[in-house]
Amino acid sequence: MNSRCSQYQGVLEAYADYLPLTPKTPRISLREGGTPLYHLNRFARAMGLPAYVRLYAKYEGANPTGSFKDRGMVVAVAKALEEGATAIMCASTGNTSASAAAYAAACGLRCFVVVPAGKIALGKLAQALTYGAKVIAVDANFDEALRLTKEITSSNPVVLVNSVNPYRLEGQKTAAFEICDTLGLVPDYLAIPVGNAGNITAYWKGFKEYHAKGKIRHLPRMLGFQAAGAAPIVRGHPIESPQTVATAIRIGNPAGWKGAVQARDESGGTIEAVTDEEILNCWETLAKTEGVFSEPASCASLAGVVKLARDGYFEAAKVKRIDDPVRNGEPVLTVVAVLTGNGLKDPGLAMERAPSPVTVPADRNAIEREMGLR
Ligand code: AN7
Repeated sequence: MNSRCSQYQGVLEAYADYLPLTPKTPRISLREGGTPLYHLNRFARAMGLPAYVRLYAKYEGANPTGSFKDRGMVVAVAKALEEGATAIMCASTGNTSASAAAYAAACGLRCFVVVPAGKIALGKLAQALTYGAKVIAVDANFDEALRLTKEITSSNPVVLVNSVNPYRLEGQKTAAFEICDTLGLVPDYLAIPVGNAGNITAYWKGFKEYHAKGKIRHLPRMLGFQAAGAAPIVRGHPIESPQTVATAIRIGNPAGWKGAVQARDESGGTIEAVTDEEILNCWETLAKTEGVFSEPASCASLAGVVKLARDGYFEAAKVKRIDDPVRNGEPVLTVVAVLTGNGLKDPGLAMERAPSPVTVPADRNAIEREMGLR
């Protein structure tokens, strides 16, 4: 962790003024944050979005462990170190465990993770194990794993680093800052997948803080999307056996439920469900039209935007504009979708859905035939 170099220094350095740091907080970093914002023009046209919707993606898969979790984990682990901790623990659908394991390894902490057996994407499990965490699989879903983990950490000298740890949200809110800083304006809409509902809560906190400091002139509307088989907030009650191909958001009783509802209601947004088919369609189209490989759960945000656009949701907003950019004299709506994780997290699903490569003899003619050249 070299401090005398010109490379980007990570979240603690970039947004120190907005984080609960003291002179005693170690300035750790894996260079998390500083992720790309892509203009998804080809995807938007392919999915038939109206021309007045300007769609961007905040690609959080570019973080050091391949998901947005690193932004919050760096703060949670820095504070744990400051408080003298020697071990951290989380329950996880995969990405939190990969991130916790990485920061623990980088800082010499022990790391314990509890995961639902058989429901973790291969890449995430490979990460947690290789970074050296103790991985404990239980025959239960995420919600039960989190309940057990809270119980254990409340009576042992092990720091809980799920997003119920408030430092996690402090770090994750920096993505909202980055979006405003990069665009030079606040988006009209922020679309985001909702699982345990920590991230939507963190983004809303971030936007509100930037607004309070006069950095942005208005607030975005928050659009949260759950998978149809794991949509407790949409249905209005916990889901006992949540099911979805998007294992990252296979969560039936989100810890951040209240925060998500608050973000939705204060911002005048909505939280809706998208089907696995809608998610996978966007996941494949995104890769094929933009060269962006994200994990399926991430694409709940895009699937939600596509669905709302088809329902005419953005039509009404078009007329309510005040100080926003125009194109050809027409108002433009800026929509940012958060792509929370990297496509390499779930190679199993990708290979299941992709055509198998063809095998031919090592012969020029045979290869040219496959290329359609003869
Ligand atoms: C790619 O890793 O809950 O609504 O244990 O991995 O803040 O929970 C992951 C969640 C979206 C949902 N996209 O975020 C975990 C875990 C991806 C994710 C979410 C997760 P929250």
